[in-house]
Amino acid sequence: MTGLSTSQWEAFEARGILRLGKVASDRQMDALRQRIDDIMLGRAAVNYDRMLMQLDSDSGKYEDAGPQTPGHKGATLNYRKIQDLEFDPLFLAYMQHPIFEDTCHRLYGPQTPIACYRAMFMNKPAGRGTFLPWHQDRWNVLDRDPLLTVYTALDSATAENGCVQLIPGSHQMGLINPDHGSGFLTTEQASARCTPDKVELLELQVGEVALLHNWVLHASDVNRSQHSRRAFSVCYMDARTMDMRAKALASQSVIFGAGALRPADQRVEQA
Ligand SMILES: O=C(O)CCC(=O)C(=O)O
Repeated sequence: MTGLSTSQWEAFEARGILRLGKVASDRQMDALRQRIDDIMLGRAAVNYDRMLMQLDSDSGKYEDAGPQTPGHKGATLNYRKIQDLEFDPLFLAYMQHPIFEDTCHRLYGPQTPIACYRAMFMNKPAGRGTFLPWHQDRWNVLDRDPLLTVYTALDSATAENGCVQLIPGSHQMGLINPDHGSGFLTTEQASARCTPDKVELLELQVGEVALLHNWVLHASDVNRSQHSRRAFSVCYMDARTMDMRAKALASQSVIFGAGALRPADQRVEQA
């Protein structure tokens, strides 16, 4: 699979969500799963000081999740989020799959250099997890909005284990809170807009990929099963995007185009 068909593209534009099916081999998926567990357990040859790592909450409440700061926070599988995975050779190689390159160039323009705003592991550990409130993926410090997230199920995602829920087509409403720093909805906005009749469950099998428009309203619940629900979520953007607060490029992590990161350069010698 190297490019989307016209009908796939039209469906993505209309619904803001497209199920792509499996992109990587089962072997590659097994390696990514093993790798993320090794990272959590502190036994991977990666630069932990460069990775943002957040522990899961004990209460299931979003506001109780641990601080999102660089560095390892203990050998446990109870991490909620791990970011900066473009600096891991296995995750980077996956992110550079031709189908993702084709999709980025279709969305942002054929010559546009592409960076990742974030390459993150999102986890709902077995029997726990943290509720993620309804939101759009946006950050008002950026001078232009990233528009594409590629979401890959590392484990099968179901209603029981806290799969993503979304409102198809909701990206067409534009930004709901354009002046807010992030895209989270107020409780009132969520009750008015995210009614059960509009919600679609993004249930996925292991290895399945979904393309998500960043403005599609989405949320996810806690994990009520005895198995983890691991996922890999990459937000791709125009590499020229500026962080207006820092007055600097929003990301140095070019994925497609001149100066793109190379998996071989990300290898770290085991200590
Ligand atoms: O995996 C989840 O539960 C949420 C993921 C999400 O919000 C995202 O990828 O933007």
